[in-house]
Amino acid sequence: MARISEKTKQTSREFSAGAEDARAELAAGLLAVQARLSPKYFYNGLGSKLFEAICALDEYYLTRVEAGIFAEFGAEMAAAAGTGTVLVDLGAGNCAKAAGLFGVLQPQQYVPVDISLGFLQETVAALQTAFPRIPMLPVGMDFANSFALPAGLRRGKRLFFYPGSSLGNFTPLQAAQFLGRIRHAAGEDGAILIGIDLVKDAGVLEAAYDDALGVTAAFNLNALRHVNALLGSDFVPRAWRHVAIFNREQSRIEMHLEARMAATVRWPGGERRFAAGERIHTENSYKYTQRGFLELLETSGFGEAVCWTDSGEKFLVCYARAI
Ligand code: AVJ
Repeated sequence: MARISEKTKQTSREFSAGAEDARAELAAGLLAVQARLSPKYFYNGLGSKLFEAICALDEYYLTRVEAGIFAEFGAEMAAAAGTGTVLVDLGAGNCAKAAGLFGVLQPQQYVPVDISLGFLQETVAALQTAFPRIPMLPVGMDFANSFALPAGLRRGKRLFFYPGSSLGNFTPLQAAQFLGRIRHAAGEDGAILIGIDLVKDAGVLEAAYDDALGVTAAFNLNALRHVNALLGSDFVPRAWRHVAIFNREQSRIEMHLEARMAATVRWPGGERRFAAGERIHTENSYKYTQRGFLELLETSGFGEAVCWTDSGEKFLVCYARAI
């Protein structure tokens, strides 16, 4: 009993310290001249479900096209990467993308990494039954901030798997730094298998981030509900409008929330007045050319890249090794 209550106390202390950091970060973003909100606040319970729904939308081609590339070229990817690697899956979520490649990659160990360890452990329990011969080591880690792989990783070539164009949430400079950290963790014989969305027609991009059913709008607006819960603010989602625009100069989709009318948002210890039409910047999703992406990989210490794309050249998957 004593042990349990002490552990509970410790957990809640950690939780409240983390919550205090989150509140400070949220308030700073809301008070900035150009108000902003980190895209990580999209992913509460409902937000994660809305993201899954986005992946099933006609307009959101990324998930579907990437899956097609894995299905078509998985064997070539395995030929490039080799079998028997230690497969480190960054942002594994439900582990479905990596699991689809187990047959060709035949990893000697599977190491899924995600912020939410609880969810990951449940997924891995089910996955372990389907693949009893692959040892699995789930890791709960916010790898965007810190990158410490656990002891228990097997020796052997490390293959870092980072699909879904998740890298696109970083600025190109942050992306290079992040890839550099992966390169460091990969070691001399390590490699990366990474998926990234390609630059294309603005209409196609904007439709992918502003779908007809309004799912992406709900996903964006839901961040306000999440912020209300974390910060104690009084955002009224109905008073805001979803905006998605392709900024070609910066080569990124920007998502914003735009105030439909003048509004004052209050929270314990602060408030912000928004004029009608004023925006909160909620996400950047950078798009690359194949050339630009290869340069980024090289800058970060990955070379001899082999890349695969779909017939419409919408999406790119690259394998590159540490150099
Ligand atoms: C999860 C960051 C890859 O940028 O396409 C989807 C998130 N935002 N629709 C993306 C997202 C709006 C997604 N990533």
